[in-house]
Amino acid sequence: MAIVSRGFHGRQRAGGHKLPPGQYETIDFPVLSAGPTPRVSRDEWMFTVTTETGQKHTWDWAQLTALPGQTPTVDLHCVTKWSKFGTHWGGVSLDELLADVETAADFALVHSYGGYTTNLPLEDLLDGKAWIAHTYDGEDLPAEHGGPARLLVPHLYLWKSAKWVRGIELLTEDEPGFWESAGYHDYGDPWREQRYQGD
Ligand SMILES: Nc1nc2c(c(=O)[nH]1)N[C@H]1C(S)=C(S)[C@@H](COP(=O)(O)O)O[C@H]1N2
Ligand SMILES: [Mo]
Repeated sequence: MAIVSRGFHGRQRAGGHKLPPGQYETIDFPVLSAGPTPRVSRDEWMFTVTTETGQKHTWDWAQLTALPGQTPTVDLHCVTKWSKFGTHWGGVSLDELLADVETAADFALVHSYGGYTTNLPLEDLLDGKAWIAHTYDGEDLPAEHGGPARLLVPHLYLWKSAKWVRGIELLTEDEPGFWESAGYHDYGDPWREQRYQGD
């Protein structure tokens, strides 16, 4: 007789969602910002990728939204322990944006309007794992959640998903961002509970 056991490998929820260790599910969408919400209009919004050799690739709003879009549905995990399942976004994948960017860099430092930064390995932005998101639930992304556009990297803790994103600097050496310099984990994998340095 086969012994079927459920629930011993992470907490399986209705709809196939799983909760990483130490997290709880929330239904609302909390707002977490380290400073005031920058107000950036779509007319002035620009997104710039700078390579390790100083080459710049820039997109304005019309150019961003003219690119083929995707509508990922993903679970979010914040280091303050809330997780939100099945969020609906619209945006452009980083694969699309970085397709014509020549680089030998292994690291990325993401910059936001307002000065926030966060770092991650370049490969974590590729292969369908990250987007520049500009809609949430089919509507324009609200300013408090990072509009006009934010980075969305749902496989890492949500502090990596920089709101009000303005650019990505490609680097040959890893450089810590805002929270990473303040003691948070350099990588931030929620499944390995990498909250703080040393985790
Ligand atoms: N520019 C910027 N991006 C940011 C932050 C911030 O303070 N500034 N906070 C981060 C943190 S800690 C979290 S949990 C998420 C929160 O996103 P939300 O406010 O849309 O829930 O944004 C991340 N991105
Ligand atoms: Mo967070």
